[in-house]
Amino acid sequence: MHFSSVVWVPLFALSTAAYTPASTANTDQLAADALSNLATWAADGNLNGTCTLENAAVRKEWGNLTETERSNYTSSVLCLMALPAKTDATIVPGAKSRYDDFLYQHINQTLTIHGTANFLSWHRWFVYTYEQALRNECGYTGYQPYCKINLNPHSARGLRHFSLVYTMYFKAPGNWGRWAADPVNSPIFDGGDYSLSGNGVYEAHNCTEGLPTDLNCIPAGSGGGCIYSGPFKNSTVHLGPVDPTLAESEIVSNNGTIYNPRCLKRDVSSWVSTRWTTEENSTALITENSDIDSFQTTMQGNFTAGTYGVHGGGHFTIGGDPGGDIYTSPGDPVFWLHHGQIDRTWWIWQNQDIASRQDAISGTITMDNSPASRNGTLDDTLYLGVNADTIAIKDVMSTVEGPFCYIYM
Ligand SMILES: *[C@@H]1O[C@H](CO)[C@@H](O)[C@H](O)[C@H]1NC(C)=O
Ligand SMILES: *[C@@H]1O[C@H](CO)[C@@H](O)[C@H](O)[C@H]1NC(C)=O
Ligand SMILES: *[C@@H]1O[C@H](CO)[C@@H](O)[C@H](O)[C@H]1NC(C)=O
Ligand SMILES: *[C@@H]1O[C@H](CO)[C@@H](O)[C@H](O)[C@H]1NC(C)=O
Ligand SMILES: *[C@@H]1O[C@H](CO)[C@@H](O)[C@H](O)[C@H]1NC(C)=O
Ligand SMILES: *[C@@H]1O[C@H](CO)[C@@H](O)[C@H](O)[C@H]1NC(C)=O
Ligand SMILES: *[C@@H]1O[C@H](CO)[C@@H](O)[C@H](O)[C@H]1NC(C)=O
Ligand SMILES: *[C@@H]1O[C@H](CO)[C@@H](O)[C@H](O)[C@H]1NC(C)=O
Ligand SMILES: *[C@@H]1O[C@H](CO)[C@@H](O)[C@H](O)[C@H]1NC(C)=O
Ligand SMILES: *[C@@H]1O[C@H](CO)[C@@H](O)[C@H](O)[C@H]1NC(C)=O
Ligand SMILES: [Cu+2]
Repeated sequence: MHFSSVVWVPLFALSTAAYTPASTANTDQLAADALSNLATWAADGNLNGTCTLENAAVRKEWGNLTETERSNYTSSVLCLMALPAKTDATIVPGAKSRYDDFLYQHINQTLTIHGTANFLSWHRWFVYTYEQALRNECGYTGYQPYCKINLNPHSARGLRHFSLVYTMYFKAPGNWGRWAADPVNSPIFDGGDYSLSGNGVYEAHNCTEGLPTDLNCIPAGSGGGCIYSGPFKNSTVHLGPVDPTLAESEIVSNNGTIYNPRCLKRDVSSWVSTRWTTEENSTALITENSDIDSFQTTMQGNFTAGTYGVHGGGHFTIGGDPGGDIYTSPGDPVFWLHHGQIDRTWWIWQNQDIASRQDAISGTITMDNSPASRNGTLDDTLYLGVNADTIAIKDVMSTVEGPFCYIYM
C-alpha cells in the first residue's frame, strides 16, 4: 500500500522571498517513504490509540508557513518568555519565565541527555512539551487545514480524501539542507518581521571552538553580537552560560542557575552549514546508517573524531550566546526549529523500517559513557521538571501513539 499521489492545496499564498531554497528532493522522498510505510503499518492494525494518519497533525517547514502563521508562532514564543516561571526560585533564581522553565531542564540535564541512549527520545519529548506550552498557555494555534492526501486507493480503507492539519514544522538552519548554502538570508534568519530574528551585529570575535579538541575552530562569521532585528530583537537571555563558545561570555555560575540577563547573540555560520547540514549530509545520514547506534552517533557527531554531524552542525550554524553553548542552547528560539528537524530526521529513519527501528535504542545513560554507566532502556524515564509529567522512553518512540499524534512531510 502506498500513497498514490499527494496533492497540495495551499490555502494561503506563501511570502515571496527572493531566496531560492536548495532542493531537498532526496530527504523529502525518504519522508514520503516513511509516511507510506506508516500508512501500511496503520492499515495492518498496529496503531493502538485514537491517532490515525487522518487526524494526525502535520509539522511543517518554517519556509512553508505563511507570514500570519509565522507571526503566530513567534508571538507565542514571546508570550512564553513573558509568563512567570513555575520553577522553584530558591533553587533556580535565574529562571524568570516559562521559557526559562524549559531552558533550565536542558541546562540541568545536559550531561545525561546528549551522547546517551535517551538523546533522541528526551529531545522529542522536550520539543513536544514546549509546543504544548505554546499552544495551551500562549495561544499558538498552528493548526490550519492545508492539504489533501489521496491515501491508499487500493487498500481496504478505500479511497479517502481528507484535510490534514498541521502544527509547526520546527526546523532549523533549514530542512537544514534547504537553507544550508546561505542561512543568514533564509526566512529563518533574514531578520524580517516573519523570521526568528537575524544575525547578531558584527562584534570582533575569534573562531568558535566548537569542539573541545579544537579540531574545528569555526571561523568567525559576520555576527557575534546582539540581535537588533526581528521578533526577538529585545529578548533577554536569563540563564547561563555554562559552556560558552564566545570568549566574551562571562560564566557567572557553573550550574547555570544564577540570573544573568544579557542580550541574545548569534553568529550565523554558513561555514558550518555548508559542511555539516547539507541535503547530501542528511541523505547520507539516513541511508547509510541502518543501526541506531551508528545513526545517532553520526547524527550527533563525535567530538573526539572532529565531527559535528547534523546535530552539532545545526547548533553551530546558529552559534553565539547561548546558541553555541551545549547546556544553554535552548535559550535561542531557533533551537526548537533545529530540534524539530532532528526529530523529523529520526522519524524518517525510524519509519523506513518500522518493525525493526521504531523501538531501537542504544547507548548508556551518561554522555559518551563518561563516567561509565549502564545501558539505557525503553523503561527509563524522561524528566522535564515543572514542564511535563515524567514518561517512559517506550511511550515516545512512535509519533502516532501514546501522547503523540503528529507526522512530518
Ligand atoms: C496496545 O496498548 C497496550 C497497552 O498499552 C499494549 O499492551 C499493547 O502492546 C499495544 N498494542 C500495540 C499493537 O501496540
Ligand atoms: C514547501 O514548499 C515547497 C516550495 O514552495 C514545496 O515544493 C513543498 O511541497 C512544500 N512542502 C510542504 C510540506 O508543504
Ligand atoms: C494565533 O492565531 C489565533 C487564531 O487567529 C489567535 O486566536 C491567537 O491569539 C494567535 N496567537 C498569538 C500568540 O498570536
Ligand atoms: C582572540 O585571540 C587572541 C589570541 O589568543 C587574543 O589575544 C584576543 O584577545 C582574542 N580576541 C577576542 C575578541 O576574544
Ligand atoms: C528594546 O529594549 C529597550 C531597553 O529595554 C527599550 O528601550 C526599547 O524600547 C525596546 N525596543 C522595542 C522595539 O521593544
Ligand atoms: C549553583 O551555583 C551557585 C553558586 O555558583 C550556588 O550558590 C547554588 O547553590 C548552585 N545551585 C545548584 C542547584 O547547584
Ligand atoms: C556534507 O555535505 C557537503 C556538501 O554537500 C560535503 O562537502 C561534506 O563532505 C559533507 N560532510 C559529511 C560529513 O559528509
Ligand atoms: C569517536 O571517535 C574516536 C576517534 O576516532 C573513536 O575512537 C570513538 O570510538 C568514536 N566514538 C564513537 C561513539 O563512535
Ligand atoms: C550494552 O550495550 C552494548 C551495545 O549494544 C552491549 O554490547 C553490551 O553488552 C550492553 N551491556 C549490558 C550490560 O547489557
Ligand atoms: C536537576 O537534576 C537533578 C538530577 O541530576 C535533579 O535531582 C534535580 O531535581 C533537578 N533540578 C530541577 C530543578 O529540576
Ligand atoms: Cu540538547
